[in-house]
Amino acid sequence: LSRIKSALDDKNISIAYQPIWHVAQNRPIGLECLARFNTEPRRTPDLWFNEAAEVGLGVVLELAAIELALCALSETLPDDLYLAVNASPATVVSPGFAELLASYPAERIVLEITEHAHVPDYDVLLNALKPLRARGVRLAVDDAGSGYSSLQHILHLQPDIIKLDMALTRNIDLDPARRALASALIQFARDTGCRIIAEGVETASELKALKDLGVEKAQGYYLARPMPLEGALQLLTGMSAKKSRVA
Ligand code: G
Ligand code: MN
Repeated sequence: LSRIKSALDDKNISIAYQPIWHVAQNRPIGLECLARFNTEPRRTPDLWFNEAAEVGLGVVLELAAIELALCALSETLPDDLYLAVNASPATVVSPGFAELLASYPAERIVLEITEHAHVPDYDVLLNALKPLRARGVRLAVDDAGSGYSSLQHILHLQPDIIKLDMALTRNIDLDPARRALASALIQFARDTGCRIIAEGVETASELKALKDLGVEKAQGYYLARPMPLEGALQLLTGMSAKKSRVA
């Protein structure tokens, strides 16, 4: 409890922004917001969020991270760029969540529902999502292909976007079984009218294998690492300068 409280109180949270790339157009279309904890013990963010949930502060910590992330919308980000924030089902159904999102442009927010949590009652989650989606917030199911609940999420929530887990991306160029599974999810997305984003792309040949399967959007170290907001802004202004020189 004291560790989580001090992370919250001492403003030890920062946000890294990782570009989500349109592969054919070779440009970022959005940024995924990833929380980073700049304090002891040094560990990955999932461990911080798990521990916060254990002491009853999971929702509070997630809301704090989302609020910090969305500040970027008031920076000079291009208007057509969206921000993707991660939220657990418990956070989505909390009263503070809709309140927090209310002050931001809905069409620039993608909500990534994480895979890990079991959802006891999808109706409660659907009810919380309905007004947000009606305003234009898009919904993504994160980590698809990594576990049981992502498939349940996809069936119940009918997301706008399915994010292929990096466990599927890793070595997809070398593994026919991974290609077959990704291909099934890509076909599912076509049949149900949603979009695919491949996560965790680390090599050119992984990207090529995904492109050959029909994936148009991707994210990963090969394309761009998570970076501070200033870095993302520089990348974006650099790209638009290049584009206007070509034009
Ligand atoms: O569960 P979710 O997909 O939101 O988690 C994304 C995590 O994966 C972040 O912590 C991010 O830093 C990390 N990440 C992003 N791109 C890559 C990648 O290409 N390879 C690996 N190993 N990790 C990545
Ligand atoms: Mn995510």
